[in-house]
Amino acid sequence: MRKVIVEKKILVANEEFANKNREFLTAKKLPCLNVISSPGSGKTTILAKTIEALKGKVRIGVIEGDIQTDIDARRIRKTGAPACQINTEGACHLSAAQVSFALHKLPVDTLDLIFIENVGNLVCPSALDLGETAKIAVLSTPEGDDKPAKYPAIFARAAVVLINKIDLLAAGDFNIEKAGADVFKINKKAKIFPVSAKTGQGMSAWCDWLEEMAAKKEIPA
Ligand SMILES: Nc1nc2c(ncn2[C@@H]2O[C@H](COP(=O)(O)OP(=O)(O)OP(=O)(O)O)[C@@H](O)[C@H]2O)c(=O)[nH]1
Ligand SMILES: [Mg+2]
Repeated sequence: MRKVIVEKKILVANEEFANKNREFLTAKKLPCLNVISSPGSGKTTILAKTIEALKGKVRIGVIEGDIQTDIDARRIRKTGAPACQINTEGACHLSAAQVSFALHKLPVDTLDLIFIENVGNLVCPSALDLGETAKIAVLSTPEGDDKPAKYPAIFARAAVVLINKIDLLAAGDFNIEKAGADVFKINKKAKIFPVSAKTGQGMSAWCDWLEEMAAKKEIPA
């Protein structure tokens, strides 16, 4: 019983920060995309390649969430984009309060779009509102095409599903049609982009979608 009350208080406090983040982002007209996946699916690689591809068109800043280290923030800064690293020190997801802190560290007035790279985990980050504009799910082909069926929460909430590492399709048994059909069963509006951050295959369609969103400041239908 006590545990339930404490969890409720934590969620209420998170919601307050999430609402403040939403108000802040709306006032600044800044879209903010919360990227969620298993560890190692390719989130940081996708973000670094996306920043490079959109240079001169969309100014991107990144909030990097990890349990420990600033490895990912350093990878992002190498592209020239600003990045704020948040270490959750063991927690399996970012909180809205941590995102609020990072939003005030980033040079938001010089940006068109913010990415949040959440802690690698398909489950916990999907439940928490950070005040983001939309959630982006990344599923990499070595993880298996059954993940949308087995971990539906994030795929149900994502505006976009990136199926990454399609350069490895021939080495495994991942079926893109099956994974896509399972996503559509729980989320008819999801946009699915099969990509390889490594080879660049499929990345232009994803980047075009982002450019359109950053220009209109809303999620394209
Ligand atoms: N073959 C292949 N490898 C990739 C691709 N994208 C990323 N990788 C590799 O996958 C590994 C993990 O990539 P990251 O970008 O660090 O993944 P991440 O999701 O940010 O990892 P965490 O932040 O630790 O959860 C690295 O060795 C990347 O080089 C891809 O499209 N194809
Ligand atoms: Mg990463």
